[in-house]
Amino acid sequence: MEITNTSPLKEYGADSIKVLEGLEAVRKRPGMYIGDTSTRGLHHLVYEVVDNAVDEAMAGFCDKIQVTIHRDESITVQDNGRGIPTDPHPYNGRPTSEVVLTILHAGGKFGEGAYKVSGGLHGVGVSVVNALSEWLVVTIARDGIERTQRFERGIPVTELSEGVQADWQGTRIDYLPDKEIFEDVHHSLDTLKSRFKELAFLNPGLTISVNDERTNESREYFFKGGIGAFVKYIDRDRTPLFPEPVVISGTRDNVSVDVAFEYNDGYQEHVYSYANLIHTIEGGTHLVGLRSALTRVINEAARAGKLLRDKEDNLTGEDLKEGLTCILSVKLSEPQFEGQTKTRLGNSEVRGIVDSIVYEGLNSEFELRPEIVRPIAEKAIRARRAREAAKKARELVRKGAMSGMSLPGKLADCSSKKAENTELYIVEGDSAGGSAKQGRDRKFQAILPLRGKILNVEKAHMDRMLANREIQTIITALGCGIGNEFDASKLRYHKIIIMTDADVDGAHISTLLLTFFYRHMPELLSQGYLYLAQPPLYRVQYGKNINYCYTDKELREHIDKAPDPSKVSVQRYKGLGEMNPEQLWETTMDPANRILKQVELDDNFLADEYFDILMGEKVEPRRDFIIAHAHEVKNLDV
Ligand code: 28F
Repeated sequence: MEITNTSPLKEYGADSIKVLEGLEAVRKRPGMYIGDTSTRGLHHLVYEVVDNAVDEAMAGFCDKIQVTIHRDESITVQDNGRGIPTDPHPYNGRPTSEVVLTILHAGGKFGEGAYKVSGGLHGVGVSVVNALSEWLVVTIARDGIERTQRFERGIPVTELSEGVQADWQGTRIDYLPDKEIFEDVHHSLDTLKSRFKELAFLNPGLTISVNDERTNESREYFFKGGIGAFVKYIDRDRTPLFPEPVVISGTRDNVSVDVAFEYNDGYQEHVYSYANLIHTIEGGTHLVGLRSALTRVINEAARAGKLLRDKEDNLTGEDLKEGLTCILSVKLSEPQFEGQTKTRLGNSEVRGIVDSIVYEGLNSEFELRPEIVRPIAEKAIRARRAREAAKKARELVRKGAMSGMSLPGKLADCSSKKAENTELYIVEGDSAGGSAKQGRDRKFQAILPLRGKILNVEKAHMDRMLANREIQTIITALGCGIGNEFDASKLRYHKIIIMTDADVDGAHISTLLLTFFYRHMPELLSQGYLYLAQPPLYRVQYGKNINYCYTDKELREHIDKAPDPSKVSVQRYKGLGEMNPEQLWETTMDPANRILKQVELDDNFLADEYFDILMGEKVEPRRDFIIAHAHEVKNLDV
């Protein structure tokens, strides 16, 4: 078939004006389409392109996706699918591939019956990537013929080429993110790797490889075992209570449900839910359905097996959380995403569907493997006891907080009572605490010195944790309660600043504190109340000129700048205690000079990776990580 192309963007017909208007809208308000123009938005472009290839894989036509990061930060994504169709599109008679790449939301439906499943968080389509790229080249190999077209800032600058013979099949997209749009075009391999790994787990049989030409590092992700393997991976450093995860799959009313879970001997819950491959951090109806089925089946089985006596209450969803590692993935044609970050699934019909599929699937699993009922039930019964003990401990803490002598003696409080303006420095050790007390501005800065190490909350039951003195002190000083009783409006300070030595021990203490806040007061992180202080590493003096350096690089620059480098005297701070109160104020506490790192809560999955390595049961990977990343832990993007 011969395709006769007109050149719409030279002739400015009605359709092409629409195209230009669409592109203009995207470039004017990129945030509306990709969230923001920070690194997050930059990676969103990659996900958008990869998601289209994943859709092709889920439709059953592709099993390989290759991503390349080039030295100039341009990106190549290539799949071995059918190739985007190139025949004239009914919309305007232009090649379908051009329509997909220039019209907003054109990539939507994948034909009758099938549905576009992944589609990225905003489901915006690849035309948005095109609009936000300095250039983009699409190459399509279909039916043995390869054709290509180039775009600049979304506008076609060539026609779709005449075909040449192809020895491959699929779609390839090359693009360079536009520096006029993005603050920083540096791609993070780690961020991309973690998403690709996730996608590979969620799509068993699909290979996703990534090659970073900037460093020559490459990775390949392929998991035959799907989400069962995902669960094992998450628990790789923990001990499961039974050998193989429970895996349940089913489809009802065009909603497909896949669940894999196991229990381990730890105390934390690791549940990750997905809707159309999007991580639903805020949960939703699918998760509610899962928990309700899980609770019902386990109670029934526990009673049938006389593990739970008649007069005992049913186990609750809360009791069943301890040591649970679970992946839930649902796919449906019209997902509704709700919540603050649009990561909560809202479709009400999904609740009952997941409930019934899991109820039936788990019942038959328990028939096949009756031996796994006992460890699960016993674990939950123990969890219930610990929870009851924790409740008592919490009440004690709360009573303490309400009685006259409420604030801990070690706390040097500030005089202002306006939480919006006040800061709490949590300081490692009494001597640094002393300097901080003397150096601070007592109007708005409170100091809480901690002695020794706080308990590793990853390894302790809630009740033991609440019995820990240092933890009690922190809870009382903050005034906001903990867990279900957490109340941000009672928080006594809106900046909580962790200040530790810039060494491995300091990194460990700040990680323990971060873990505690992340697990038990996650709102502190999501609302941006938590910070890490950045004490300087060096004091550099040349004559009367004194400078503080926060990195080795800065130090070198300062020494090189001095007219006579041999006359520069350098003091290396080994700990906060070595600074006198004035120095501590000047370098680390004075809002005019200090550097604070805000701790962000980005993605639970990534965060868990950090915490698991740092806090998990196995010592070796943790030690290696802390030493290798000691300088980075301060900048930990949790
Ligand atoms: C490098 C990123 O984007 N791969 C894609 C396909 C395959 C089809 C398709 C894509 C048709 C009507 C839009 C092929 N044959 N990789 C990719 N592979 N898009 S994107 O169709 C697009 C839709 O409107 C495809 C038959 N049906 C679909």
